[in-house]
Amino acid sequence: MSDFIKITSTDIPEINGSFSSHEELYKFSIEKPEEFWGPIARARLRWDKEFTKVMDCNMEKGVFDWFIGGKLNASVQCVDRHCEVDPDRIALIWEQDEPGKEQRITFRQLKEMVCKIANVLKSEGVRKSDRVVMYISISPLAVASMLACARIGAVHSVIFAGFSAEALASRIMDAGASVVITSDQSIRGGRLIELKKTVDAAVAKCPSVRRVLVARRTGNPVPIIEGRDVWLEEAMEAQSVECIPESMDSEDSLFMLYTSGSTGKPKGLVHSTAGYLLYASFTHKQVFDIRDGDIFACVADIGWITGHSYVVYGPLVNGITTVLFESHPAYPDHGRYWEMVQRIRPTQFYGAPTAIRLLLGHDSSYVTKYDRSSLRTLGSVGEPINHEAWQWYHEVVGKGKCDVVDTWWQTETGGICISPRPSAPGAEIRSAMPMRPLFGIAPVILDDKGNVLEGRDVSGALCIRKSWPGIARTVYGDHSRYYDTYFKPYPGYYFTGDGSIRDLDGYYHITGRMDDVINVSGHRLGTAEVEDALDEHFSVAESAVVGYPHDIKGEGVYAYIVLKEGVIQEHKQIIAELRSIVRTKIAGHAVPEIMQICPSLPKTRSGKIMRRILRKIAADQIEELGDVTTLADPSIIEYIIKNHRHCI
Ligand code: 6R9
Repeated sequence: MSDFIKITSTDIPEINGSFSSHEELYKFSIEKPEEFWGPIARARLRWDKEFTKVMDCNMEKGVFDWFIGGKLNASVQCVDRHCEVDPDRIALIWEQDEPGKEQRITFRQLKEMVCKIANVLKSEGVRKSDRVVMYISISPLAVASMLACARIGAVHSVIFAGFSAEALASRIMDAGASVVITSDQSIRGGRLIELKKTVDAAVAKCPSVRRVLVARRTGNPVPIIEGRDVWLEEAMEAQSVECIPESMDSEDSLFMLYTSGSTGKPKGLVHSTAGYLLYASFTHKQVFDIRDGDIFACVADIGWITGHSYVVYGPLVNGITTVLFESHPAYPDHGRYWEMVQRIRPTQFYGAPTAIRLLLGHDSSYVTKYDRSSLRTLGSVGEPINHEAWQWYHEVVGKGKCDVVDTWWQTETGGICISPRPSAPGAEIRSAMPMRPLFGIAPVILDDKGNVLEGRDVSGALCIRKSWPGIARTVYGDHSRYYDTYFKPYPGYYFTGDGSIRDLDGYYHITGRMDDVINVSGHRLGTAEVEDALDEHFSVAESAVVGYPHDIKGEGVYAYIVLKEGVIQEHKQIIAELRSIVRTKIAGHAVPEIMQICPSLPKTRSGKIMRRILRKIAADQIEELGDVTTLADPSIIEYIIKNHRHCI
């Protein structure tokens, strides 16, 4: 890195030694990971039993052990420790969908909720390492339920409450869960979402589920199945406010979370207890310059990794107040975020580029009429942020006074890996790039032959060369899939799936996914998942799905559809049915915006679909199609281009 960042003594006080620059301390974290992470882990987590060895990791095999021999409980880090010091400090501020409505929960109240739910789970026979599925939107009860699982050593698996019943069922079955936690309904932007009904449809296909715990959100009547469904709040009433935490091994699983990849079904990535908690809380503190008394507003849902690491675990381990945002950035109008900022006075705001792009198209008075002077740092996550959105965030929202941090990371990495602020306020920040690796993160860029590209001004596949505490440990039930996806493509390295540029100044830019994953409003979608759903229609012979640039969503879904011979059904009708199939099989956000029916797809002579060409056509870059001579039937391209503008 070209610039010199002064390390202050308060930066990482656990590290002994004199480091005169950021670069020196960074080098130390890479070269001496045991000396770097050991003291930080000892100081920042409360151990029932201290670990005897910092790490034992093998990048060739994809096997990682951190803080070996240590024992601890995640919920103790998040609530008990802070309760002892300051029980009346606010842990959660629930910003409810109804404008102006919020609920504050202290650390003492949170601890009581966690213990009561933990006791409910125990009384339902949930034991250490059992999986509990949660299909619920963000609320104090949802956060308490996650921590309740952690308290008894159960593994929570939160499924984003926008997924369909079928998607939920396949995840419940994959995890073999016997208990599901949900709510009667959820509400977002004034719209009711039928969570319980969706759970009913899903659980009908899942014989492993014995119990459905239902929290009340709207209080509207929902069907209750005798003998299976129990109201969560009523079950909690009978329980004690104490629950002895289960002492877990460092490497015991804390949670699993499904994410899409380029092939097959979504994978349940499994995160560890000690390494994950340390990494989530460490990066939270470093990147956002967290100080005592801060109020952190990350507007992600708990159904995604950002919600896990930076709504729940990071802020709570660090003992600060975290905001649970249940609403929508444009509800009741485009000033929602900033009205909330004026009322709650958070010190940091962490959101997604897609929301920023949605807001910047509207009058800036939606922002400027509210007082945003509490904010110090503005973060961005989930997809590349474009310069226009970055500038608007910086100038209009932050009045040029806040640090804007573009943070790159993944479900798999557990926490932020590349961000302009690994530490020490004061370093230069450039527009729309994550810039610098965090401590302990050693990014490398490889070419397509697997050679490491040294030096500056290079671009290629983004990999990470050394293990870090927050890396996901496996894919639930399928370690070989974990190895094949992340460690086989570039032996000895973790492969992120993203492309990256290291620029002339040594800063990292992310160029986007290199695999068949589309990022729609920050939601990861495998093209294969969408194709599988489309192919289920009886009239569809085959399909190819690609992403195309979309002003607000970042990427939109474009589907090319080939119908079976002799289909006489009207195309409009087929398209309507296809939309409904994707909605039912996956989720609303996976439904293609554009569908084009074509007589066939461009394929190589060996039968491979030329997605590169389909992507270019979808993006309107017809002059950049490149070499099409290897195609089995080049005339199909002309046909697709001609009809590209007339699709539905
Ligand atoms: C945290 C999260 C991960 C994928 C990742 C990349 C994209 C995330 C980004 C970014 C450019 C950023 N991504 N942050 N791309 N700049 N700052 O989003 O996890 O849902 O697993 O998605 O998102 O493509 O590989 P996840």
